[in-house]
Amino acid sequence: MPDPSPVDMEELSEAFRRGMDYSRAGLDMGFMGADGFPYDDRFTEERASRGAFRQQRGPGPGHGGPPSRLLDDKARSTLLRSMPGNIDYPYHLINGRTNRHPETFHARPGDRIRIRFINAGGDTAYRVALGDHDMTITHTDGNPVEHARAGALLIGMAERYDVVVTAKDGVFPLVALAEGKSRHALAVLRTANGRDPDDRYRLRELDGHVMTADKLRAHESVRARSRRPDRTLNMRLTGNMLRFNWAINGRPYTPSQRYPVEQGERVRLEFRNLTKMWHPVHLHGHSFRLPDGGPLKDTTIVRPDENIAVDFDADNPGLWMLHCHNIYHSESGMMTVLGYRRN
Ligand SMILES: [Cu+2]
Repeated sequence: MPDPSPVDMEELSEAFRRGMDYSRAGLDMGFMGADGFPYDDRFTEERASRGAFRQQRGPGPGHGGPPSRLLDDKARSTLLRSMPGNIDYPYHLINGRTNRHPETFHARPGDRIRIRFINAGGDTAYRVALGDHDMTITHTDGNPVEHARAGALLIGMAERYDVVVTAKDGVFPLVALAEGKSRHALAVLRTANGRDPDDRYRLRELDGHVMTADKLRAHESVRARSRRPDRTLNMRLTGNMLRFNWAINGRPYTPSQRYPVEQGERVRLEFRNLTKMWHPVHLHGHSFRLPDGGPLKDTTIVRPDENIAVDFDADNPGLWMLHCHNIYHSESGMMTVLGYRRN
């Protein structure tokens, strides 16, 4: 596998950077983890769409074809209680950069720094930590939460987290471990001179308690008055890995599908994961509330056999996608549309 030249990486990271909020003066750090460009991407995606993951593993190295980029069947994530994904990407990127050319953020010891994590990957959850620092979680998916401290944080595809850290004196790795995939992405926080952190160094924070959204609570400023839902939509997540026939309520996506909603209603979405795979489910146009005073979010991780009921207020008429944010799952059919008109 040839290493991409630094010049290519520069171009790539410039493209990533343009889309992100990064202001050195305010020490706001946009920070984006993404799984990166398997060079046989089309090969893999075709298989994902056709649902041929298990029957036809790609030829391995030495057999005249490209190496298989499919993740080993035995890969597991205890946090996600399932296979972590399907693709073994050769690179994981932070702000478009590989571990060999990591983005370096400069600050002074004692600076309070906001880090905005965005999981822009297609098939990878990330477990993120800043070496030797605790993070204070302040927002998820753009909505405030009661501040909570954590050494590490699990981020599914499409989820966003804002955290605040107080920088210590030194050079610190900012690591996004590709959950269950034995690879990671790296950036560097630097407040002193010294060598860059060793790329192979395993942060102890990553192996301690890992914060997940279900442990957070909505900040009081966005807590809703409790109200019975006017309508409940059952969203059974269906499909299996062998057939790669991911769907909602057993029906693969078609553009004409509508789950009806009326403006002004409080709508409950009851997600029931009947599959052996985890799914980061994402709703456009709204934020929903996780149960029991949980945070206001637009993406929630649903593990196998898990049932999660989330409520949202139908206050934004239009046609809105509801889909799994594993791009291979949504492409194979795990998407649908909620639609309503202005009253
Ligand atoms: Cu999915």
